Amino acid sequence: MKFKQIAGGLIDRRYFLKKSLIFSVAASIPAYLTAQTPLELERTEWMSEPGLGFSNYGQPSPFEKKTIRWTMANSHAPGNGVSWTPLQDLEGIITPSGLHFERHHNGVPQIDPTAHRLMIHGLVNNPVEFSIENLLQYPKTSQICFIECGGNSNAGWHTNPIQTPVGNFHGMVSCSEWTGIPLKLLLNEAQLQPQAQWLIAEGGDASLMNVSLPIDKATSDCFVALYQNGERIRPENGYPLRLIVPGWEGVLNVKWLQRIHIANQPTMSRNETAKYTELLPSGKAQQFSFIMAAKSIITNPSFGHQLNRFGLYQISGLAWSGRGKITRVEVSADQGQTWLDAELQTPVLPLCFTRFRIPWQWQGQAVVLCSRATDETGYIQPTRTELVAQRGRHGYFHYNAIVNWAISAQGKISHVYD
Ligand SMILES: Nc1nc2c(c(=O)[nH]1)N[C@H]1C(S)=C(S)[C@@H](COP(=O)(O)O)O[C@H]1N2
Ligand SMILES: [Mo]
Repeated sequence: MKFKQIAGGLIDRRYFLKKSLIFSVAASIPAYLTAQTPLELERTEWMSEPGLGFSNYGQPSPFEKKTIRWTMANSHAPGNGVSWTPLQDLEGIITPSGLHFERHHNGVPQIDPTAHRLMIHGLVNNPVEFSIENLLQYPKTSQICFIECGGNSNAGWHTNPIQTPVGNFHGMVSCSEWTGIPLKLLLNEAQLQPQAQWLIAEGGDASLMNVSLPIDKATSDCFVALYQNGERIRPENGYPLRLIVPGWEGVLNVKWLQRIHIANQPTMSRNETAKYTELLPSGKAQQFSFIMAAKSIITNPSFGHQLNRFGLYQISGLAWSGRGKITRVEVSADQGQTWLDAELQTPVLPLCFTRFRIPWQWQGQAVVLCSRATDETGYIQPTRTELVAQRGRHGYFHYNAIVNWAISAQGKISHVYD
């Protein structure tokens, strides 16, 4: 079988399945990297005495200390800021709970679940209040979905391309399995009145953050999550319960949820007026831009990695769309002149991270790697030039342009614009 290979060294995605890849990778490793490989196993320290005992809660290996969230908080209000998921160090589609990004407006409340209540009131016939114990009795559902802050990747609007690891640029997105109660079930308990159009959700943190959500979305696929990746939600991500609004802006996923007020109009809170609105070239601002459009990024190799050998590599990255499933991710090694389809890791789920991979042969050529996602609505991720033409330069949120990594002949990686 002859495998397609295109400009810049990209190879047909089936290559790894068919070729004796061990040989092809090993053969390309410079002698200085293989010379010390022991042919006979030595009895190391950890094989010479019994290992550690059991632990009540597992932790990552002490050798993986560099895989941490990168935090950035306001020095005058240390509870207001962000911590970013180190996407450049992760594989697969699930973000470990301890590495899920954080965005707090006033710190992480230490909520005693026995004292916490969820209230539903306003345009309802039967105002209700639930304790966590009540809620745990309701039927549950699970969904693996991403949460992305509307402000993620906003450095893409900068005049010059930011030179920072993927996680510090695009890491305000993470993907977990969330389990909880369909919001519709709880709204049914409260009996919505016919004028009910909007739902105003409020968190029980010290910012009492609130946002408005159209009732149609609230009663379709939203749910109140109590579990994250199988265990109760981490305090940083909303313990004891949060709203999950699949595919829509992060801000709608209200954490530490304590109140749902049913109304006939939005509340015009700070996070839907001063923030999370887009200033357009016309000078008008677009409001309620809820859906997170399709995006993809190559996470490996990416800024901060150093290519230290010639030969075969596997490019790996993430794609997602707030409109449904990812149907295609193409990769280019010549900054978008020619493209080849990447392999999509199955299952490909809607409103969820999709991992893509493609083989690539590097012989020291200077190239520009980039990826382009298409979702099931046919929407194709734009180039930066296209995005700027559409939206101007005064926006801050919803940056989803193609990201280019320039690889130098020395194997150094930098971020470049198209
Ligand atoms: N109560 C409350 N909910 C909140 C926030 C907050 O500060 N307080 N931040 C919002 C924003 S802007 C985002 S992007 C997401 C982030 O969720 P995470 O911290 O679990 O990643 O939570 C949203 N929900
Ligand atoms: Mo956000």
